[in-house]
Amino acid sequence: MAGNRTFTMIKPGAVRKNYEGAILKMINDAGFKIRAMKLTRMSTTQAGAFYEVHKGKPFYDNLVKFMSSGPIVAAILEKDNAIEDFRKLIGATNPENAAEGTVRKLFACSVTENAVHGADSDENATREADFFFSTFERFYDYE
Ligand code: YYY
Ligand code: MG
Repeated sequence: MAGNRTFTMIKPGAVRKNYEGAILKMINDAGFKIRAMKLTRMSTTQAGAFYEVHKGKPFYDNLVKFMSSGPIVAAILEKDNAIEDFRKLIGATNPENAAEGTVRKLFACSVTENAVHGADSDENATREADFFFSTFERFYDYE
């Protein structure tokens, strides 16, 4: 994603609780531009493929079940240093370890139901964005 874009999902638990507006506000307020966005739902097969790197780990089955349990908001975000800055904004994977004021501290209920996903590398951001968005659904060249 050329270093200045990342991929995110607002997870089913957070959408179920109507937190997506508050989370998107935090994302905008932190200086990210939304370059693609949709409300969609993954099948268990799709969620399994999305989280393929975690296959075999003890939390994998639960994670796949949770991530396919309802609609998510998927988005491509743009900002300088997007991947690192977004990981900072969302906080640690386990909300118990997440810093005050982070998205996960504010909106997560457990390590699995942790409100948001953020890509962890350029390569993964590209893979994850390609998983959800065609080129026609991306708006990269607007002010
Ligand atoms: O990148 P991040 O989402 O912060 O954590 P990962 O280590 O990539 O794990 C992906 C996803 O798996 C995490 O957001 C919740 C879930 N998970 C879990 O349910 N239990 C764990 N012990 C670790 C991760
Ligand atoms: Mg990860």
